[in-house]
Amino acid sequence: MTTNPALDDVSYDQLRQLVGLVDHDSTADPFPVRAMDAVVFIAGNATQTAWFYQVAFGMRLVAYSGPETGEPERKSFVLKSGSARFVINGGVRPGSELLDHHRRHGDGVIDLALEVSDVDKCVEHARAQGATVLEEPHDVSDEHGTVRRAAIATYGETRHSLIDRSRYSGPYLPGYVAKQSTVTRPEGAPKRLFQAVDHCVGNVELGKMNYWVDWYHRVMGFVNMAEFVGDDIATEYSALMSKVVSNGNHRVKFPLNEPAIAKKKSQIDEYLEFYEGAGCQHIALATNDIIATVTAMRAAGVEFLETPDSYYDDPELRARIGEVRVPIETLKEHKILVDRDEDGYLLQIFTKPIGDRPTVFYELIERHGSLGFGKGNFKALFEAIEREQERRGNL
Ligand code: TYF
Ligand code: FE
Repeated sequence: MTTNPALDDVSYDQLRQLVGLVDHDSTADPFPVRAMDAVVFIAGNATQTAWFYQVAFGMRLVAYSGPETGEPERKSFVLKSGSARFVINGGVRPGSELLDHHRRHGDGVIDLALEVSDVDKCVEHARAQGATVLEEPHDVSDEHGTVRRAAIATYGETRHSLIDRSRYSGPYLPGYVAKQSTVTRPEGAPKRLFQAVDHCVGNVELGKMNYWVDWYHRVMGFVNMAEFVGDDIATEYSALMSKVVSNGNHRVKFPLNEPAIAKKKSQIDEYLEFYEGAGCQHIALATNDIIATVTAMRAAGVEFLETPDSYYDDPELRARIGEVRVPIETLKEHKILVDRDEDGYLLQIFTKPIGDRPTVFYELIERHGSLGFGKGNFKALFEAIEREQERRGNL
């Protein structure tokens, strides 16, 4: 049994619009990154978490590895939505090493796996730049072919696996078997609720943001994107500082946040306390119909941050935004945020934290030319996050 590639097809032109690609010649890149290969999670109960992503995020189960397939330590479920791939791991044996990570950090991202064309070249460059190599380049094979892989350490206990799957045709990696969802899609539901991973955000300790920005420059040859939250905004209302790094064509974008010393306890401090250190804070999912996506996710029980009506009634916002593809009233009804910059506009909305700890959450983003991250929404967004922080007793 093979997976259905047609359902995963997202053309380059679609991706250009969805995640805001720019032209870039990668031949001179010291560490050429093609795309996110997978966002890899640990969950306290992978069996049920995989079910959540199918029911609430409309993802398709495509592959599985676990005791039934000769892997006694862990269960791993592979889910897809367009070009986005999530892998949900859970520990089966009480002594499983994965559970140490879970004991400290709770449910979260253990690996932001990257698809690269030359694993050895990337590792050689990373090592020369002082990166910690967690897994040396090696081949793994089965009847579907060979994958070359390695892994390097990034912030906290997060890693970047480096995956070359150009000689592999199986459903995920050697050791995994194809497996299909038993969940039935609701009648009339969109084919999928999102098509790509837009960006993955890291929260790092106070004073470490510039270290990690520099690390991505040196180790991966990533470049700075224009959007950032500096000192001025930080103390005013955001309580965080943020810079964005990306690979050359912007396919892979990693904003990095650190807490700022502001009037209130930073949302980043709350994360660092409950995650027990640096880690992945949010994953932004690109959709071409955020209204349909939010409607379907809400119907499945996903909770989003509230946006006050005053946000939409502000004449300054209306003047700045101008015409977008739906009336502002529709955005107001769904609590979707909107921002415009010199390149175009974007629509975005944020979930509440999806697990027990106030750590990982999701963003949905629909881009129309804008290559930004919703800078114009930072104030409204951070106020909404702080209202939740206060309800949790952590402000
Ligand atoms: O990724 C971004 O930059 C936006 C805004 O704690 C943002 O989604 C930044 C920091 C944060 C929450 C959202
Ligand atoms: Fe974001």
